[in-house]
Parts: sequence; structure tokens; C-alpha cells
Amino acid sequence: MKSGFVGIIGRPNVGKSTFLNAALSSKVSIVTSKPQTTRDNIRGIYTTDDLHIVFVDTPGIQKPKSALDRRMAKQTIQALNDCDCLLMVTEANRGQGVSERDIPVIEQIKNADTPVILAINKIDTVSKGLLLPQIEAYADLNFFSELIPISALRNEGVQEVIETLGRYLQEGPMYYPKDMITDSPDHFIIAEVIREKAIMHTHDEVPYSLGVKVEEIRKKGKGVVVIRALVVVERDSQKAIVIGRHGSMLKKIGMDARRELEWLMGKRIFLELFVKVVPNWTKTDKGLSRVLD
Ligand SMILES: Nc1nc2c(ncn2[C@@H]2O[C@H](COP(=O)(O)OP(=O)(O)OP(=O)(O)O)[C@@H](O)[C@H]2O)c(=O)[nH]1
Ligand SMILES: [Mg+2]
Repeated sequence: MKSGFVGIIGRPNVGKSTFLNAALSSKVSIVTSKPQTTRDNIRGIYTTDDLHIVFVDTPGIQKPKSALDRRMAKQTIQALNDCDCLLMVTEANRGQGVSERDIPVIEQIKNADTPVILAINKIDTVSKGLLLPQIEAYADLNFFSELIPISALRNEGVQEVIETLGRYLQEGPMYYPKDMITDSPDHFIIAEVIREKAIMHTHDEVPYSLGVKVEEIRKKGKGVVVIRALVVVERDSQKAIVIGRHGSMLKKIGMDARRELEWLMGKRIFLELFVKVVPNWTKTDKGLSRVLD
């Protein structure tokens, strides 16, 4: 059995979480079209008869501007330290060579003493002719052990990445039971699904200011679970957006979240959502601990 921890790193929005979900044929990490979706290290476990990979999806690497950004950056650095192999993800860029925005990512990992494999994602968005110069440019850095073009969205190249990682990992133990795909606790998964739906339905600065706190998970009768959660925002104007006209937005968010949670948990769910303003919670450590701890 070969096994090990693989950190999935890259700048925001390149498809790290999409890759993880595709690799596991499941959903353990939320995905949206907006950057800075993933805020915590999320473990996703891939197990076959002879391969056991603990993937660690991480927040995208970028210049920190707030207390929340700094917390996210800390998470990413922590994941880097604990890995046997790194999977850097970038995206196809129409042959523009090495993307400027990947430089800080490479800086961050350049001293890593583990192999780094590069997945160039979203190849479904460019023609082959434009992809080749980009692959060459990244190969010319002489930094990556392997370069693999993929489309996580279409599940193309994902298996090849897994097989390649398998070649770089050593013989080792199983870290998790073979049928376990994530070690995230229920309350975390529930909060993340609600946050995903809230991000999807809102725009501008609202997604970044959203936090979700699950206050109660209670079994009620046979196969029914009652969940009470707070959607936290930073300002009254954001609260108005999340609630919407006559509560229409909150209703949409709640309906989408409930549907997905019922699918994930295989139970009927009653979801009660409330919206609360915690002024500037992303800006200070005190604010962070009020919402995230
Ligand atoms: N066209 C295309 N879009 C993709 C592909 N993979 C991911 N995406 C889209 O890219 C966006 C970002 O995907 P995520 O998986 O959330 O990206 P991420 O790197 O985890 O982002 P952060 O968590 O914010 O750092 C989503 O809209 C995805 O649907 C792909 O292979 N092709
Ligand atoms: Mg992500």
C-alpha cells in the first residue's frame, strides 16, 4: 500500500476544490465561481486496494488584506508543512506563459522538500494550440516534477493525476478507514453547504463577508433532522441583501441548501436560517473567533 498526504495548492479560483471533488467522485469541498471560497484546510480521502491519498484542499494563496485572509494563509502554510507531495493547480491561460498570479504561489512552495506536481486545469476553455506554449513555459521553470493538463469540471486527466501521485508516494500506512472520504464534522459540512448557496446567490463584497454558524442539529422523529443556523454578515446593507425582498433571497438560499443537505445526509431536513450582523467580523481576530469558533 502506498500512502501519503497531498496538499492541493494554488491561487484562488483555479479549481482546487473542483479537482478534489472529482478525484473522490463526491463532494467534500464547496465550489463557487467566486474566488476565496475555501477558507479552511479540508481533507478528502482517496482509497483503493493499493493507494491511500489524503488530499488537503487549501485556501487560495494571495496577498492577505484582512484578519480572515491571514487566517486562511496560515491554514495553507500549515498544510504545506504536513505533506508528502504537493499538487499545485493553475488554469489554462491562452498561451500567456507563466501567469503573474502564480508567482506568489511558486514563491511559497519553492523551498518545499517534496515533489510538486502541476495540474493545468480548465483545459476545456482553450484550444490545444494555445495550451502547448503554456505547458512549455511552466516546464521551463524546471521546478515541477510533472505537468498534467486537466479539466476537473469534465473529469478529464483527474485519474492521471491520481496515478502520477501514486508513483511519487512511498509505501505507508492507512491513515483513515477505507470507506471514509472526509474527516470534516457534520456541523462544518452543513455550514459550508449553506455558505456555498449564500455565495452563489449574492455578489460584489457580500460573498466574502459571509460566515455561517450552525447553532443546533437536532434529531426529530424518524429520519428527520432540524438544523438551525446563523448566516453572519458584516453590515446592515448586506443583511438586507441576504434576506431579500420579503425574505425571498433567504428562502432561495435555504431551499438550495436543504436540498443538497438532504442528498448528502440521506435524511429529511428542516432548515431554519437567521441572518445576523457582526460588524467587521472579517477584519479582527476577535470578530473571527465570534463567527468561526
Ligand atoms: N471551465 C472549467 N471551469 C472549472 C474547471 N474546474 C473548476 N472550474 C470552475 O472554476 C470555479 C472555481 O472553482 P473552485 O474549485 O471553487 O476553485 P478553488 O481553486 O477551490 O477556489 P478557492 O477555494 O476560492 O481558492 C468554479 O466556477 C468551477 O466550476 C474546469 O476544469 N473547467
Ligand atoms: Mg476551493
